[in-house]
Order: sequence, then C-alpha cells, then structure tokens
Amino acid sequence: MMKNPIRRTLLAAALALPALCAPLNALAAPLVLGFSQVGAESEWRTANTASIKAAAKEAGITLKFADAQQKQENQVKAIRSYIAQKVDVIAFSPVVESGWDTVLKEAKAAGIPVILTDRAVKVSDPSLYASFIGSDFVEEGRKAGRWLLERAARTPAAALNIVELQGTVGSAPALDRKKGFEEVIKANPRLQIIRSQSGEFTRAKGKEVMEAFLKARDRKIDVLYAHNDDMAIGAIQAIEEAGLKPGVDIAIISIDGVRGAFEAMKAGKLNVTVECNPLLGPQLMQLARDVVAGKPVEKRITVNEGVYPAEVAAKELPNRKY
Ligand code: GYE
Repeated sequence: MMKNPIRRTLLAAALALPALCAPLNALAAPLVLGFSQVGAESEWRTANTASIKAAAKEAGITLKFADAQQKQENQVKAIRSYIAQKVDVIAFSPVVESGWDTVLKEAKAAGIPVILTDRAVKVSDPSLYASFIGSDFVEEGRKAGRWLLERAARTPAAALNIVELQGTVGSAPALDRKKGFEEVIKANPRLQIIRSQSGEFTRAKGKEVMEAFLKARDRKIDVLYAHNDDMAIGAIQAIEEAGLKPGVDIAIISIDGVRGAFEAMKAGKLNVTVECNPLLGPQLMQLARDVVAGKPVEKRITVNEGVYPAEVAAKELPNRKY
C-alpha cells in the first residue's frame, strides 16, 4: 500500500527509467563493423588497411578486422563469423569477383547490410550488397593505355612489344585493368601484348615473372605494363639484373601511385603511374553509418584519381599521402 504521492511518483519514475534509457543506450552503443581484408600484398593494401583502422577509431566505430591472406575461403569464414557475432554492418574487399552468392545471402537473411570496399563482385542479385565504394579499374587501364598511345605516336616507325604483369587471377582490378588497357591500345596495331601473366600484385612474384619474360625473350621487350606498382618495382630489379635499364630500355607503366612508385620515377626507372586511391576509410565509415541508419545510399561510389608521369615525380612526392 503506498499512500504517499511523492513516493508513488518516484516509484513510477524509477520503473520508467530503463525504458527511457534504452533508446539512449542504443544511441550510445558504438556501431560494430566487421571488415574482411584481402591481405597485405602491396603498399596499396597496407595504406588501405591503415586508412580503415584510423577512420574507424576517428568515427568511434568498433572495428572487427580479419586479414584473409589472399584466400576466398578465409573471407567467407570471416563473414560467417561476423554474421554469428551479429555485427551491425559487414564490409569486405573481395579477393576475386565470383563465388559470393551463398555467403551474401546468409548475411541478407540475418538482416546485416554488406558494403563492398575497393573491389567488385559478380552476383546474381545486386540487392545482396548495399553499396560498392572503390575505383573505376577499367578507367585506370584506359589511362595507362592512353599514356602509351601518346608515347607511341612519337615513334611512328617502331613496333612496340608489350609484356603485361597481371594482378591476382580473377580479381576485379586484374580483369578490369587488362580490359581498359586493351580497349585503348587496339587503336594502334603496332602495340602488341606479346606475353601476359599474373604476378599476384606482389613485388616478389612481379620480379619472378619478369625474369621469366626476359629469359624467354624471342622478341625485344619495349614496354612493361604492370597492374600495380609493387609488381613494377619487383620487375625493375629483374630488368636491372638482366643488365638492362628500366624506364629507358624498357618503358614501364604501372598503377596505384604509391610512394615507392614516385621514388622509382624520380630515379628514372619507372615512366608513369596511374593513381588508385587506397584512402577509403573515412568514406567507408560514413557509408556504414548511413546504411545502418537506413538512409538511401548510392549503389556505386567512385574515387577521383590522376595520372602521374615521371616528369612530375619529384614535385609531387612530398604531397603523396600513401
Ligand atoms: O591496385 C593492388 C592491390 O584492389 C585496387 O589491390 C586494389 C589493388 C591494388 O593489392 O596494389
């Protein structure tokens, strides 16, 4: 029996308190993002990981991070574990384009939105992911091709034999960078790709495959097109060890625009790098918040990027952020 009206009010307030606090708690609880990274194959990737970790901290987002060491099965495992942990949102950079339908359906069934970062997937149902933030790799390949077309126009008599170091087999950047480059260079029949193989986006493999290209050389190699800077840097070593001058005897084009590429250009060993920006962290965090809040987001978010020939390397190097 409670006759005292003050006590009654106090009791009512105390009973209402948890209900009042619940939405406040929900607001205060940090958003949890599960991220599955491809690996640590390149300077680009290292900068990408650092950007994501720093941006999550800055945004007050709890980041669960797993490195898949280039294996799709590890990415599938990581995504499944994020689903089991009931994270708020999942993001990942898919090592290859295909084979994601099943696990993405599982995320959808669990009501957890998925954001693709950096690389695209091929899925039957585009509603399996909320948004894709990353570069236009076909356009990067075209930029590389355009640089070569212009250069070839200066030596109209010569044939230009190209060797190509592709990225990870089946990955969006390898497929698209090849496609964009080929699309542009076919305008000049003197430009021919005489050998093409994967260097897996790493320095070590880039060097190894370039060594094999040089050994197997039946025709002169005039140009190297590498799908990323790391493979170009590895290949530069192989070219030097074969007694040739990289950037002079063999023109070298690569993609990413990492610091190591600017240093190689300054040293006259690399001719041009096409920029691919890895600093996606801040945009990814904003996107994660918007997706979880149910706000409408763009299905495809691209990044603005430039082309840096060796002539501007010394001037640009101090401005580089990765
Ligand atoms: O170009 C390469 C890497 O997916 C854009 O992956 C990325 C690529 C990048 O490791 O260096």
